[in-house]
Amino acid sequence: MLEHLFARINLERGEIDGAPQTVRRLSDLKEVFADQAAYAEALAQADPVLYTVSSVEPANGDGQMHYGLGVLMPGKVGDEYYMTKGHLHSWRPAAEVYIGLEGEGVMLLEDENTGETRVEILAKNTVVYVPGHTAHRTINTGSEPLKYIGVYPSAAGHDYAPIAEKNFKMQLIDNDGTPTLIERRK
Ligand code: S6P
Ligand code: ZN
Repeated sequence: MLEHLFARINLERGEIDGAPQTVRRLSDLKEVFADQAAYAEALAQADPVLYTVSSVEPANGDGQMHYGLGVLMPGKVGDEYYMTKGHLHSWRPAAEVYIGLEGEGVMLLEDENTGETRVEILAKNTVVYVPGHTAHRTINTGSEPLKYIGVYPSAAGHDYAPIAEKNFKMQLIDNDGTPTLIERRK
């Protein structure tokens, strides 16, 4: 059955009217940040919301699509920018299209077969295509919330296990104000 053929984005609030929202706090991102001492220290101070995702699932089945509005806050743990957990799609061939709406950031992409890493700009008026079989993570390198839409096959699903197990090979750090890609320190 088809529902929600139309949706209204409230960009300022970072919500899609009527859509359920997933909220991820700092405490939900255990093992995500390389600097575990900085992570523990930050968590001892506060447990802020790092990002929200408002999801719309109009239909399921062959050929159908889902989409979500993500809002990722600016900030850092140590010198590493705030980022999403990152995942592969459970249905590995499923690709995804990200559309930047506001803010400044990048997507970290890692091909699960070749291990190749790519970093693509995600900001207002940019589109990033995430191929299948590619782990993807959103990173806010700016000083404002990063807002984007991700559109994906309804059957994609989220597989967080490979990232929870070995994380991404590379990480993006603030090197005196310049976002810099380095090999993960651990
Ligand atoms: C879903 C899509 C996004 C992410 C969102 C949060 O396929 O890629 O909506 O769910 O960016 O990231 P994560 O890794 O916590 O699901
Ligand atoms: Zn995805």
